Amino acid sequence: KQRITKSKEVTCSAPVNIAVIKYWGKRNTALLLPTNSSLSLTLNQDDLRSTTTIRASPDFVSDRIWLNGKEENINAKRLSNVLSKAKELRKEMEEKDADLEKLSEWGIYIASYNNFPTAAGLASSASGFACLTFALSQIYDLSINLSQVSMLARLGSGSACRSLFGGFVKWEMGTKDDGSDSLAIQVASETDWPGMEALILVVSDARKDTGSTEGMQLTVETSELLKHRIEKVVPQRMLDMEKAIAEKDFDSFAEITMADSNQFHAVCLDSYPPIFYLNDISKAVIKVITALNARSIHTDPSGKKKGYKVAYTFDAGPNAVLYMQREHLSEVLGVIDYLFPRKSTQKVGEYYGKAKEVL
Ligand code: 2P0
Repeated sequence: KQRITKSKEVTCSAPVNIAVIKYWGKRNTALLLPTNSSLSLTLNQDDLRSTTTIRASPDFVSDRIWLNGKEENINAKRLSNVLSKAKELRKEMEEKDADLEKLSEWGIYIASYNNFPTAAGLASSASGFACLTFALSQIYDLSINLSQVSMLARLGSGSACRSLFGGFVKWEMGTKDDGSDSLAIQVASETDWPGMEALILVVSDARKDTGSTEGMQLTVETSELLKHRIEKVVPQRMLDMEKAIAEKDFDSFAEITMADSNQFHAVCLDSYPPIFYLNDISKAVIKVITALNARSIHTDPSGKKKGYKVAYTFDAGPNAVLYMQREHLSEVLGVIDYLFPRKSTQKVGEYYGKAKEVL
């Protein structure tokens, strides 16, 4: 028998996104439909990213996947949902066009790498599923737009839908039960607000105790505060944040970002059993940033606070992400480097003592 040797291969990469209005809670756990809309900034491709290669070949008798070099279960539920949906879309195309190669019947091998610690609260599932889904859309030549690809990515991990776009991206929660309007949209590109920088402070690269998926459902089931957040807080915050981005108003951007990070961690604490993601170093970072901003904040005649230099936000882990405009990067970096030396043996309490001394 003649051996068939044809194959097709694509390699894609996708960056991490870090939310400034947090997604925390699902109204539908099968379709990953959220209880509130969210908004994030996608980092640069050069920074934290996933890179995924997919090869399809009629020689592959089954699908397989390797993450960071280790083979994982291809039948894991969310992964197989994304794969089967992508294959289904390809199959529909093949049924309409007999000239198309029957790629939907070929096996695929997937190899994906993160250039940063996986599952340490650094949005590895976001870049991973965004990358995988985009690579699938490329290998199958799917004729769908990026927002439609984002819906596919959402089936893998909610926050992944936001990593399909660069710049400032919102995930519209949608209202439909089938999830057909729960997708990502770019609010502004990275060039619309140039000079926005993200500084990631890796406080710990250990795997987190409570995964996001189980953590957020615990919050949905037990937190009264979450109901208030969903109904009364996030809808207005989304509007205010979009306005702040459109006007390049860093003061409002910083206030909303820090308030939303604080409220996300408050609903975690309001869950039962309570969930703690911030550790003492995270809290020291919050105090330092608050003190640093306090030196330059003033209230203008209309009562608005102006002069913020930097905003912190924390995801489901102790690591801090600081957003600032480029003109303040060296000052912030200097303060952080001085107060949180990388190989320090200092205890956390000493950090804040030192912070008070210098600020
Ligand atoms: C976010 N996080 O908006 C929020 C803030 C963590 C804190 O999205 O169950 O990994 O896969 O949809 O997307 C983390 O949640 O959870 C997350 P699943 P995901 O970025």
